[in-house]
Amino acid sequence: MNHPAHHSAETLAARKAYYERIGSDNMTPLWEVLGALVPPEPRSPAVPHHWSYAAVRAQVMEAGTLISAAEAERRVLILENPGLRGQSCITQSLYAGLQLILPGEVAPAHRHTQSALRLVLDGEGAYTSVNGERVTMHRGDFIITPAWTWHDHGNLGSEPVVWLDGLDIPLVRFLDAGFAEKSAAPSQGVVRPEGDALARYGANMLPVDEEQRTGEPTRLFIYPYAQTRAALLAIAQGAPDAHLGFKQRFVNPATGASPMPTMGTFAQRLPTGFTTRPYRCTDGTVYVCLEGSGEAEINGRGFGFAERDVFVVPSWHTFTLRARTDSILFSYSDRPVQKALGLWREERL
Ligand code: GTQ
Repeated sequence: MNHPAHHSAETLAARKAYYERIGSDNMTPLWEVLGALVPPEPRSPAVPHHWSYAAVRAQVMEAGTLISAAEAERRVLILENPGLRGQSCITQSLYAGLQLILPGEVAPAHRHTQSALRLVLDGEGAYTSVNGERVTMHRGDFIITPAWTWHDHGNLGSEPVVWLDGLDIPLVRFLDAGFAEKSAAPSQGVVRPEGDALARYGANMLPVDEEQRTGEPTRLFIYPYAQTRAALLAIAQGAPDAHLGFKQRFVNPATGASPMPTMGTFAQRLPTGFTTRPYRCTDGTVYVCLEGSGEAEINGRGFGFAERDVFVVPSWHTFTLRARTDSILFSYSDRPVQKALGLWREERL
């Protein structure tokens, strides 16, 4: 409470008895919780954390000896924020997991209202299929499963493949708006050749008669790392932004909006030796190091990162990023939701 008051034992006892009486009518006094309900600034229960891929890889692979992709439906180790254990969350609104698919396996077709992104971390030869179009997954590729699109995954190659799954599961759960269904057939029939969506929507052209409304899911669902990387290297001339380095946001090319309505996605390059100025924003953000190595300092705590590592910066935590070697980071957050609701804030320190 703002004004610590000294009350007699009788007053406090009378209040406590009153709280108990109104409690049996499912009521509770606001004045006991107002400061926590309407805090002066965000106080996330999420904490900064870092997962070293090298350190957890063997445990991800071990899951492959214990359960098949078909039985698991999705063989994934969820990355749980240490401040939110048991809630399947990496931030209050976002989910992250490491999905493993072994040669010859199929993760069967289903669809759900949750949007998903995949960021390919390890191994070659897997594909994901979105509404009947397959895309071969290469390291660093950013692939989208828009809400309510059928999707299955498979591995036609000879090595295990691991990718990061990013989903809006906690947000959709919060809104009680989740639906899902399983397909009768494990794999979808292929109805378009591979590369169709990239050619139709990802070549600075759109089908002549097609219009998309803002907020409609993107039809472009593959952002190849080769393109992202080439673009980041080509624009990395002149001075990087002091707080962000060379940072780009992914867009649905038909609308200019975020490719998913619930998750914003970003890629940034930090040249060797570059350190960002302290920065904070209200969208808790999941970072994945695709290339290079460095350190993140988040609310005074240091975390080293290397290729394929994941780390999370909770809402309104001040952080800096330092590239020990030339680095490319992918990141995602709930920024489009916060912007749509007029809630998003950032501070450049
Ligand atoms: O690949 O469809 O990590 O439905 C969690 C839920 C992955 C998927 C996850 C899912 C998926």
